[in-house]
Amino acid sequence: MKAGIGVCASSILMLATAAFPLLPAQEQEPNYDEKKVPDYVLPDPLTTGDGRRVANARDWREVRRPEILELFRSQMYGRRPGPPRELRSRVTSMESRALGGTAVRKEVSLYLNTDRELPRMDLLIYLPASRSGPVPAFLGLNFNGNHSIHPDPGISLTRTWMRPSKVEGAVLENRATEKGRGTLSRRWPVEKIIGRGYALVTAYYGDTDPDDDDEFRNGVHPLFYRPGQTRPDADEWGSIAAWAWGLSRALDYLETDPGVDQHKVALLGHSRLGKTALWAGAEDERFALVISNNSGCGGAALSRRRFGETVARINRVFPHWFCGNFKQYGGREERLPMDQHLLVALMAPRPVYVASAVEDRWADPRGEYLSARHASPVYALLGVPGLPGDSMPGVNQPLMGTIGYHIRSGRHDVTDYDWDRYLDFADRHLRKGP
Ligand code: GTR
Repeated sequence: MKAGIGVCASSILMLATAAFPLLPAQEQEPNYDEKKVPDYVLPDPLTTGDGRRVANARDWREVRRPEILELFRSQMYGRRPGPPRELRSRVTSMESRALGGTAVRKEVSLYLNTDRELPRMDLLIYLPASRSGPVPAFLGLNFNGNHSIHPDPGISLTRTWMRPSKVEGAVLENRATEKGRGTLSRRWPVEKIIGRGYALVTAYYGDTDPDDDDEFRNGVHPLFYRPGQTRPDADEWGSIAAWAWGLSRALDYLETDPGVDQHKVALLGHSRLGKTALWAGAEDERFALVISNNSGCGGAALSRRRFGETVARINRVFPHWFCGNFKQYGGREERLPMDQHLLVALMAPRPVYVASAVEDRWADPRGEYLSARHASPVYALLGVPGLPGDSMPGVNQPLMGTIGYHIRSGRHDVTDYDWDRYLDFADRHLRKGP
């Protein structure tokens, strides 16, 4: 396998495919063999679509960044609408002596449809009880409802429709029940987070759009249809973009919450929600720091490597995640006018952390690392160090510049090891003063 960065030879490819049409997009057996990764050329972050050199921070900000953002919007995640006309919020519960007196627990409903009850995003917020002013926060969507992130009996059961799922042997129904309480708490070390002086803010991802292919009838999409429109256009938002939009609405609310420092909100997401965190951070530069945990295909992993999960497979199994235009790239990754290193680069100069796990080959750890590395030239152009070093680090040997990366031992998950790194990374970047 040979890889390179260069001006994407899309015009040459177009000529070649006109003469020899490509086979229809096919899904092949997943490849886990590094030797079978095809040769590829990545689009250069610092060359514009029409071949001009991006020479300084101004070129990046005014020309190249908007151009890349537009490619991801129109070709992959889809365009999203602005905020609702008015975002109503209501504090639904407050406990100032939660978790044995160490935390304040607060629940806040955000009404996404101006004058209706639903759809609604229910935020769960823990603040350190010992704080003396607004604190930095981690904000992340959860997979199984707010009540799944901690056994705390004071957390309201999630009221929206739930994805039927099996968590650690317990089958959860479409409605949240007591059985689900605390079932994913190992991914959310609340005591550790507040012990380090951070707030934790989370919401169930299905609040904004239930994760099934229902042709965008439920969730937030229909709120924004034009008269007569019944599904998003080919360049309009899929579910990942809807979840990311929800994160921006959570931040709209946090800007009004005196407990949280709105300028120090770190986004964190795992797996499909890691893809979501990256896209949310790209779309909304108010987020101060972004963490993508095991995000894989459609997240941090380079699509052109076709290692593990591929564009064809993800579009078939999750047709609602991306916009309609993304379907054309299944089996034709070399035609993508961007790749995922450019998504990481859209965070610049803000800190971003990409994390992999050794056994999570489906997510292509090396492809995740390479995205972080190939985003680095943009950070250098903007005058901050990107990812240190020029080779993939060993297992459990984190790299931390303004871009962070680690590959830890173990499987696809969020572990204490991951959180310890994220807290160190956040300390380094969010605690260094004004
Ligand atoms: C897998 C999917 C991945 C990843 C994961 C998850 O089935 O293929 O892209 O997102 O789900 O979100 O748990």
